[in-house]
Amino acid sequence: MAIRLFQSLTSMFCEKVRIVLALKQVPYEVVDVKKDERKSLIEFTGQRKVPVMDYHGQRIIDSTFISAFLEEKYPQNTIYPKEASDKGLCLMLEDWADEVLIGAIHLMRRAETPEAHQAAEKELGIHLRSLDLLFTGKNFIFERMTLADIAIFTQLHYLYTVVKYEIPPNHKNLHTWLDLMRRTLKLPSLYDVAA
Ligand SMILES: N[C@@H](CCC(=O)N[C@@H](CS)C(=O)NCC(=O)O)C(=O)O
Repeated sequence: MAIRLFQSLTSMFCEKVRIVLALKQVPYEVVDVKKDERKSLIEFTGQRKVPVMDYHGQRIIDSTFISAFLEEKYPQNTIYPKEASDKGLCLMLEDWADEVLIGAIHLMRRAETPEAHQAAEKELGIHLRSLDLLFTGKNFIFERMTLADIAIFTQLHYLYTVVKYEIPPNHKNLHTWLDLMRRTLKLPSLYDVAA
C-alpha cells in the first residue's frame, strides 16, 4: 500500500509537508481533496482539514504531527536542530508560524478597504520586523535548514504568491533569507499551481 497525502495545492500546511517529504526523499501519492469535495478525506478521517497522511493505512492528521512522524520513520536529512534546547525553540517557532503568523496573513488576505489594509499591514509589520531581526547575520535560524525555517517560509510563500503582498524592501535580512529558501527549495509558486 502506498503512502498517500490528502492535500490541497494552495494550502500552506500541505506545502510544508510536501517540503518535508521531498527533503527526506519519500515517494508518495497525492489525493487532491478538491476533486471529490473532500468526500474521501471525510470518509478516511471524519474531519475536513488537510494535510492528512495515509501511512500504509495509519492516519496522521496535522502538518506538525505528520512532520514529526516522518522524522521518526525517515531520520535522514533531519528537519530539527541537533541540540535539545534548539529543538524546543524550533518547535515553538513552528507553532508560532502555524498559529500566529498565519493570523496576520489571513487578515491581510481578507482586507477589502484601505483602512482594513492599513490595520492588517500594521499587524503583519510587527511579525516581519521580528523576522528581519531574527535573520540578522544568519543563513538559517539554526545550524542548517529546519522545520522552523520551513514553517515560516511556507506562510510567507503564500503571502507573496497568493495574497500578492510584497514584503517591504527595508527588511533586508528577511529578503536575503527568503531568496536563500527559494533557491534551496526550488518550489513551483503556489499561485501558478492554483491558477
Ligand atoms: N494545524 C493544521 C491546520 C490545517 C488547516 O487549517 N488546513 C486548512 C487548509 S490551509 C483546511 O484544510 N481547511 C479546510 C476546512 O477547515 O474546512 C495543520 O498544521 O495541518
